[in-house]
Amino acid sequence: MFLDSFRVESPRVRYGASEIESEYRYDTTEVVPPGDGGAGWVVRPKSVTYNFKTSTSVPKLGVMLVGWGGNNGTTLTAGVIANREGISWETKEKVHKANYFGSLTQASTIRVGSHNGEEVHAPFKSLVPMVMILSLNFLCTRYLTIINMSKSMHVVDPNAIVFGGWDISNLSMADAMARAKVLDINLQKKLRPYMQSMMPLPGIFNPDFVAANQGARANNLIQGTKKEQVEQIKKDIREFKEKTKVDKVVVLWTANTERYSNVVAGLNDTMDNLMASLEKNEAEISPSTLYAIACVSEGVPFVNGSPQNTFVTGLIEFAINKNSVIGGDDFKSGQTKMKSVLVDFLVGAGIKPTSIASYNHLGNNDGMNLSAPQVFRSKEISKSSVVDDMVASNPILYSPGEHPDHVIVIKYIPYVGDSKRAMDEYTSEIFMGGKNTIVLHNTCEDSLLAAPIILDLVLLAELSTRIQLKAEGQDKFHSFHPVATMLSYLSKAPLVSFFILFALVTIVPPGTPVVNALAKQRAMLENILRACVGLAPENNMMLEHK
Ligand code: NAI
Ligand code: DG6
Repeated sequence: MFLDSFRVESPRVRYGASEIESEYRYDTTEVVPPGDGGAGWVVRPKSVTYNFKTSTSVPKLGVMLVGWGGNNGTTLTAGVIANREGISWETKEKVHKANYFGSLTQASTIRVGSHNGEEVHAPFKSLVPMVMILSLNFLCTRYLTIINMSKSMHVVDPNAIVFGGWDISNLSMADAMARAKVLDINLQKKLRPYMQSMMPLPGIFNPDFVAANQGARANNLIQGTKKEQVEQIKKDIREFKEKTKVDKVVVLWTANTERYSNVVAGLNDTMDNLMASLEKNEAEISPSTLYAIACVSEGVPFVNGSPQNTFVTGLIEFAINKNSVIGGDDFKSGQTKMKSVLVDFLVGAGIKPTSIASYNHLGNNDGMNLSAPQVFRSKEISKSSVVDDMVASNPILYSPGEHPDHVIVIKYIPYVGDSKRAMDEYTSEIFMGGKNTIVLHNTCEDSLLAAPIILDLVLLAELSTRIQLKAEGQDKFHSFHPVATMLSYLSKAPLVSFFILFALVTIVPPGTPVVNALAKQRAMLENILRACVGLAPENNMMLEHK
């Protein structure tokens, strides 16, 4: 059974004119070490009542992509236009219709309960309103803009997003879509009229942070000192907001993977040092960190879809200080997503993965950029860290410090373009000295996996800014911690906050654990949204049938 939408009826939930309020009992377990109240370890069930307030005043959302003219940026923009315009196109197989497959918020469902012994599901997005429906038209050169509102304020639809952004290459979105060679040619022909007038703003470029082979496309650049470049990005965001009349903007980095910046005491380790370094035009501040500084200064959420350490400690401190949302890192799209399912399953089943060899080759510009060793290293780090929490969860299998051998290889093979080929071999120790080897082969356009993830990231980043909570004993509501762990399902290396922070110290415990296991990440996200409308977390116990 399937419901399009639903409304929760409960004394603990109130649907107001502009917000949903809920009261929620959060049941956890407190772990008390020996000597702290007893001789051995003690675990105590603990309940805390939380109040949530979610604003239902859904904004007109503007999304500015850094790297708008890349494979992901053009594929997402094209996909949203195709959905909005109801475009269909013919291939040798059939007539295809635009869809949002691959998007958690748009194409997945949640279980609401059961009725007459039948499971009842509803769209994931029916939990809380996300973005309003609008119909789109064009405004001159740079942006898609909004002409008519076609439905009421509380209806959810990503088709309303107004896209803009920056690229160091000056091609129009139509030409950049053709360069990407991701979408079918008949679809491209239908989309070209919508995209040919969409031009990216000049971007901040620093060849020291990317592969030398990227220099050839860098013809659309912001000049000046780093401070002037940040000021230009701030101005771009303000102008975009003004021209498109959006209420809110989210910025997302889908530009080239950069090499790691060196985090150096006195340079970028604290907010003050980072700001002083900006004044001094220090070479080691990466372009992605400059965009992030601009966004945090403007109070605009910034999501990093690539693996580099854009969020140096000084930047994280800045974001927390400004209470401005940051999230990332690196879209979790294919090979790593499988890994965060498979290793979770193996370790959870008491099977011991001992070697993981992950190889892939691809032929798009991302692959070309990753062929530079210092850039590849950023990707290697984010792809490698993904099994750490699962391994650490099971000392029956792994002794202290023990870890599976884990190797990541990426090769650039131009001919295959965006169609990435990924091969993985997982060897595990099983019962009584046996070995089990699982081999996976995956072929898929990388950008078709990434684009819906970008959509989810921006929708959820925006939504997170509309949720407020308070635990019992706290007198004021507060927003979520600015480091948006809610986005971890979509990120290879979820950013968490390691800080005990100043004004926020009373509301945010330090040292948030990193969770990579996909099922846990999804449950976290779904259960938080359920809490916002006063629904219990999905516990799968089905006691009523036992
Ligand atoms: P791409 O190379 O096609 O696109 C990147 C775009 O960014 C290019 O158009 C380039 O001109 C532009 N650019 C580079 N530096 C810039 C700067 N400083 N400012 C503004 N624009 C800049 O790459 P693609 O395939 O779109 O991927 C984008 C990023 O997403 C890469 O870092 C990639 O590693 C990451 N990623 C991609 C995934 C996928 O499945 N496609 C998954 C996970 C991460
Ligand atoms: C080659 O690995 C290129 C990368 O940008 C990846 O395609 C991207 O990070 C997606 O990785 P994964 O492991 O989630 O498929």
